[in-house]
Amino acid sequence: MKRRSFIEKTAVIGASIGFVKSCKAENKINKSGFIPTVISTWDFGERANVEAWKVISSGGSALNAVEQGVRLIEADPEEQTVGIGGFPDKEGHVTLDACIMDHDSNCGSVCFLRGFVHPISIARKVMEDTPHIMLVGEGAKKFALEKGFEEENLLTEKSKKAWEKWLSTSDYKNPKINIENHDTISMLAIDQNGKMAGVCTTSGAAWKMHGRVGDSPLIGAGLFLDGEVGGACATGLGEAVIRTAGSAMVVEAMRHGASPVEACRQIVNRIRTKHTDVEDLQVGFLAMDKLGNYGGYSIHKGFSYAVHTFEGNVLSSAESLF
Ligand code: SD4
Repeated sequence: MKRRSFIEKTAVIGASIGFVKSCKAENKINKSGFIPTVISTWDFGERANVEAWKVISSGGSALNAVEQGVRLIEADPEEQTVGIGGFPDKEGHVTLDACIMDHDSNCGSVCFLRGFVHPISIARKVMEDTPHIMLVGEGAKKFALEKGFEEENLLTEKSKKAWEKWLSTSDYKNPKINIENHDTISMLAIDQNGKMAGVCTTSGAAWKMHGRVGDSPLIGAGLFLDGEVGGACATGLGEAVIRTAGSAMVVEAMRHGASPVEACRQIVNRIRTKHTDVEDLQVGFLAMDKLGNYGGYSIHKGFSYAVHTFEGNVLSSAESLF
């Protein structure tokens, strides 16, 4: 893409989501036309982006950046939807899902993992140190221990109390997902060499059935990335994302010429048509192409995301169907 049309396109996308991403820092745009960028889901993405940007701005890889970025949220016991302190399943167990994907579509994933604060780093080890992509439950735990990760109790008093309160009715409904109870952290990045990477990490739906795995660790559902095109990631009700192979479809839409925001909109629309009642259904996608054009789209309003470039770190609201 020519630089001028890139700037125009970025400005249009920026304006449509509530701000205009300035492109004044000409020297920061690589000769090849891409803009180093980190983008991540929800308000906590802003904090995660700062960590990731430390890596990108010092010349580090997108892969290291996304891992470091989301580790901050995984380690925060106050965040009750990711890592330590995550809401448990209906039996009181915190079980975590995460995956990671690099520029060349190498990937690693852990599902239904108990007792480790940083599933994202274990997923990376699966990618780098095994011939496999996905490890689950006890097998994932055994692998993590072999790799030197330490077991910890992830159920904090705060989340235990919330679970005990829920137990008094044990009424399971799909969670209403919004800024107040923001969810999975998914992150995409382009480094200064134009290489991309993505991650997704979550404790999944609160009070889920024991053994339930959502979209977040599933390559193609919660995350997909092909450095030839770009990446996409999801948040929201995992079952709805899995049914449409959501993130893979967003990337394919970009491959066929859709802008990132248009690609997200297409798949959100597809999800809508598969459900008779979307009043309480929230799904949001973020997408970024290999140049650093980005966008987000959700079913309901309230899906926030954060974008970090050399210009700064900006929190924004995604467009939505409703
Ligand atoms: C999941 N997408 O497990 C993840 C997290 C989430 O409501 O958004 N839960 O479905």
